[in-house]
Amino acid sequence: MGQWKTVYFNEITLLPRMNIGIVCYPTFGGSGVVATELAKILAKKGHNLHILSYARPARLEDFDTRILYHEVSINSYPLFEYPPYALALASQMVNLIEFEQLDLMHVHYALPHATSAYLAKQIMAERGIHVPIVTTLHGTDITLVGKDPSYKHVVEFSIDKSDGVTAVSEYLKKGTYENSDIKQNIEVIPNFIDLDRFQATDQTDLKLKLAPNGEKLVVHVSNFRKVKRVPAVIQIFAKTLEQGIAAKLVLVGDGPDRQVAEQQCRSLGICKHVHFMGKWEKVEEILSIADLFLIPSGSETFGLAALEAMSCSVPVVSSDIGGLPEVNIHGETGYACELDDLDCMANYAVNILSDAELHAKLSENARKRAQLFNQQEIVRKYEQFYEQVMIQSSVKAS
Ligand code: GMT
Repeated sequence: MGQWKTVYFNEITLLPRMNIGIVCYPTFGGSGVVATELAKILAKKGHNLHILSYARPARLEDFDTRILYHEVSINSYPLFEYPPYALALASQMVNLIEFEQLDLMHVHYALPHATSAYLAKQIMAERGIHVPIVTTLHGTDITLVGKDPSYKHVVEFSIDKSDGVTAVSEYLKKGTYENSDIKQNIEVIPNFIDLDRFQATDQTDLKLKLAPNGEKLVVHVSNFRKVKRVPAVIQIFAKTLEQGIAAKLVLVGDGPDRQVAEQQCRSLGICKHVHFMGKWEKVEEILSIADLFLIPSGSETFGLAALEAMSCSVPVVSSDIGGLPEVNIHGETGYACELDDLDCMANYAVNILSDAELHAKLSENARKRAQLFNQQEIVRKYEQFYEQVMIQSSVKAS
C-alpha cells in the first residue's frame, strides 16, 4: 500500500520539495564526484539531501544546511574476515527512510548500493512505507566488476528491481543491454559540469612555475589506475618531445600506477619534463594553463576528466573507446585514436601544439561542447526523472 504524505513546496522553485537520500563512494573522481555535485545543486534548488557513504565525500567541503552527511558505521567482529558493508548500509538506509522521511533514494554505482537499497526498500514495505529507488550506472559496476561471476546475479537482480535506472552515456546503456540480462528501461542522463568553476582563468604565476621557458603544457588527470593507462600518456608525451615540441607534462592525481609512471620517466630520460602534482583539488587552475589534455583510457563510460578540460577550453586527445566519443568529438574538440595507436595520438598532439590557429579553433569548440553538459540543465533532467519515478512507482505500490 502506498502512503499519503504532506507535500512541502520548494521556496526557490515553487515545485514540490523532496527529501532525497544519495548513496555514493566518497572518492576523488568518478561517481563520487557526480553524486556529491548533484547533491549540492539539488540542495541549492531547495531540496533536502542526505548523503550516505563510508567516509565524507571529497567534494563535500562546504557547509549547507540542506545537506546532511551520514557515515555508514560498520562494526567489525573477530568472526568477520570481511565486515558486511552492504548490510550495514541497508540498515542505515532503513533509518534514514524512516526518520528523515525520504521521498526517494538515489544510489550511485550499482555495487553494492542497489542491493542494499533493494533490501531497505523491502524492509520498509513490510512497515507499509514505499520509497522508490533510482540507480545510476557509472562504469565498472557494469563493464567490469558487475559482470564478474561472483557478483553478476545479485547486481543484475538489484538493478532490475530499482524503480528507475539511469546511465551516464549512450555507450553504457547499450553495453548494459548487450552484456547483461538487465531488462529495466535505462534513461541516459549524462554527467554534467559547473561551467563557472571550470573555465579558463588567469594563472600566469602557476604557468611560469610549471613552464618557465614558455613550454607548452600537456595535462593528464586521473586516479592512476591501470584502466587510465598513465604509461601510455608518458609514451605519447615522449613521442611529442621527440618531434621537437618544447613541452612539459603535468600529471595530476595519484594511484596504483604512480610508481610505474615515475620509473618510466626515468628510463625514458624525460623526468625533467614531467611534473607529478599528486592529488590536487583545484584542478581547474591547472587546466586553465593547459594547452592539451591527454586521456588514452582503456575503458571509460563517459570521461568526466575530459569534460572538465574541455570546459576550460582545452583540446583533448583521447582513445576512441567507450563513451569518450560522446564527449570529445573527433576533429572538432580534439582528436580520438584507436586504443593502441599511440603514434596517432602523438601526431595529433604535435599538430595541436604547433598550429596556433588549429589550437584556437579546437579550444573554442571544446568550451562550446562543454556548455551542452551545463549542470543546471542536466540536474533538471534528474529532478524530472525523480518526479516521474515517484509517480510511476507510487501507482504500482498502491
Ligand atoms: O568505474 C570506475 O572506474 C569508477 C567510476 C566511478 O564510478 O567512480 O568511474 C566511471 O564513472 C565516471 C563518472 O560517471 C565516468 O566519467 C568514468 O568514465 C567511469 N570510469 C570508467 O568507466 C572506467
